[in-house]
Amino acid sequence: MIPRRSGLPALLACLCGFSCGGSGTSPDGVTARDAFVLDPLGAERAAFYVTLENHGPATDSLVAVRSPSAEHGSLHEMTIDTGMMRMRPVPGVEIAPGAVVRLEPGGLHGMLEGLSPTPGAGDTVWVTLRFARGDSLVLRAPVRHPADP
Ligand SMILES: [Cu+2]
Repeated sequence: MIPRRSGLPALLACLCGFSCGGSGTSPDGVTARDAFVLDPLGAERAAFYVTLENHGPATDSLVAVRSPSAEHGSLHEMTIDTGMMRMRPVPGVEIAPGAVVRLEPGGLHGMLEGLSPTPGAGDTVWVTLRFARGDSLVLRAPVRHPADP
């Protein structure tokens, strides 16, 4: 059963067609799969991960991550700076034709901030990916506990 946060998921379900679920393909040929949100464990921000593959003929870039559950979304990269793990914003994630780019723990990720209500493991978060070539992809990302990735 899919937990309902509001009327919005039902509305989006009518609009997103084939891109429902944790996967989908943009009109320009970028496939997104294995989308998930890491359980924020009560915090108001959570990381979002997805695997992107470009089946189209042109390079595209993921330039924004948004969610109706979050006030703000951005793209981040984990870096190690003098032994400390840090996150820094990145303007976009380029996906060359034929390339597979993974947003995964310890690397690139989407950052959802201002989550309300805070989702927990077993919930579903709607996430919209925006691409430089103009496409958007709506995904239904399951929330996973960090110990159960
Ligand atoms: Cu981050």
